[in-house]
Amino acid sequence: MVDTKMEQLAVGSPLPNLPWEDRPTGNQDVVWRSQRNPIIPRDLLPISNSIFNSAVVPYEDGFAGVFRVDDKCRTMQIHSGRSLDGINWTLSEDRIQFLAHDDRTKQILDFEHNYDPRVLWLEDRYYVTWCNGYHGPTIGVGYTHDFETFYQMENAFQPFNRNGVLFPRKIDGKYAMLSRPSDNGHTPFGDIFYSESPDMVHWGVHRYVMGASNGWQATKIGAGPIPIETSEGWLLIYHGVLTSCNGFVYSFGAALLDLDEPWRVIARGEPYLLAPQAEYERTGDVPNVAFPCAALVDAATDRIAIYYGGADTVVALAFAYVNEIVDFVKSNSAL
Ligand code: BMA
Repeated sequence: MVDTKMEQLAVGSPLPNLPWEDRPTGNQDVVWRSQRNPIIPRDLLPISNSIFNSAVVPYEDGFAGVFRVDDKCRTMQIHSGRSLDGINWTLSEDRIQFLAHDDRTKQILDFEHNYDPRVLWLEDRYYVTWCNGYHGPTIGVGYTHDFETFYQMENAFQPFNRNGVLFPRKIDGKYAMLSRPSDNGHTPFGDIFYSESPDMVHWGVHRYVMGASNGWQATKIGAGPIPIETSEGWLLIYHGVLTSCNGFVYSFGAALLDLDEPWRVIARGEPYLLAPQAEYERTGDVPNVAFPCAALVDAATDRIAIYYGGADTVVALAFAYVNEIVDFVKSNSAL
């Protein structure tokens, strides 16, 4: 996999300053790890036990993001952060304290826990979705204009649900979201569904997208970064879980979804793209976890930088070309 001269497929804006490292000589992988991993250590903040499954976007002359920080009471919370280069991050010492988007939303603002955020620019603001504790985990929805003041809207669904991931534009005139209905614990099942909304508050028209299958994704799956628009379909990078005799193993792979009807799967890669094999993915608070929550895309060159959590402890970075992942998914699809 060294042919980077393939047709460029990503649709979107150039991002020449995304963090990047060329594929190391001799490396044959579609996705390769940063030599600087882990880019965010567990103790970046005095209060942090661990900083992992986190999301970033281009912002002003650099980058901004929302980070999962489990503190030393082991409370799961999300913090905002800023960076000039996407590698060296400054995180707020305080968790995000959402303001109510409107009067009714005040009724649901009590903090239980927040984790596994996703972030995207959509129309006129940066939307954030996260796993929000509201009598059980569900999908929180909020937004910010400046990564300082954040507003919370209604939860997208009732409990139990996780891995709520918005599409970066409306589809057929509606906001669109992937999610993964689940249960209250360490869910032993899980398939990806599609839902739409006219207003980002009321969600319905639910459609099954795809489910757990076998091997690295035999137990459950969940959407990862915001889907990447390509001329061949939505490129969805997602995590999959295998149940080993030593517990869950979280890897990630990819699928291509139809642009107009994203619940239709065009192709789905059978092998994983990245499995927990590096030290910082194998060893930590939860061993054997590679959990992607964001990807920066330079549509001018098809380069992407994938941010993922390592072993529920640190943030790591990996690189790839969109066209190479699409090619990999199509040529390794069982569909
Ligand atoms: C999932 C989520 C993730 C976590 C993973 C592995 O259920 O809680 O935040 O990375 O388990 O512990």
